[in-house]
Amino acid sequence: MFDAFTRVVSQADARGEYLSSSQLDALSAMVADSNKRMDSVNRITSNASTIVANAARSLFAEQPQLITPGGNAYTSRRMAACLRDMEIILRYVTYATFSGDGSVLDDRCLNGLRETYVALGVPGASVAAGVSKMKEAALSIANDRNGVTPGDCSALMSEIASYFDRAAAAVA
Ligand code: PEB
Repeated sequence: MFDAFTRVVSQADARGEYLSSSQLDALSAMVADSNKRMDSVNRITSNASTIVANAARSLFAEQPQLITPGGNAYTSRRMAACLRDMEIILRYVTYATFSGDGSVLDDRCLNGLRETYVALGVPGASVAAGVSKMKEAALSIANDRNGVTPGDCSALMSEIASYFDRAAAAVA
């Protein structure tokens, strides 16, 4: 599990080299923008249950077969497991955003998840659709211009989007 700093150190060490000026510049830019990163993590974290609940509601409205008899989210036990899975994925996306690196998401959440879903009969494409709904909700909350000093958050927003995309691609 890396963060943006340890990843660069590990790459430099693998080559037996000092940190390059472009690596230092990139990390320095990341530090300069760290308030945006922390604000985004904070906003997504404090709205996590809304993000999950709305994404799930919208997923089940679009794919009602999931919650009818025979559907994978049918019965409250499976519905609870489904909401929990979405919450877990969102939580790891917030960790990756905080770290500036996707490896915590890969190593601790996505690794083997597709195989788990295949074994359980959980439809991966539906999970991916739910993740993409969480992405839209999380980005609109993180990118809300109200209540923060306005600035350019485009790079950070595409980074956060990439973590959701990575999760969706891992199970689709
Ligand atoms: C992954 N999900 C489920 C299980 C596991 C995970 C290991 C089996 C054990 C259990 O039921 O608790 N656990 C989860 C995860 C991590 C982890 C991400 C990462 C660290 O440890 N069903 C649907 C929807 C979708 C869904 C499309 C979006 O129809 C999910 C939600 N996951 C779902 C369901 C089950 C499940 C289990 C319904 C229960 C399946 C079953 O028991 O038949």
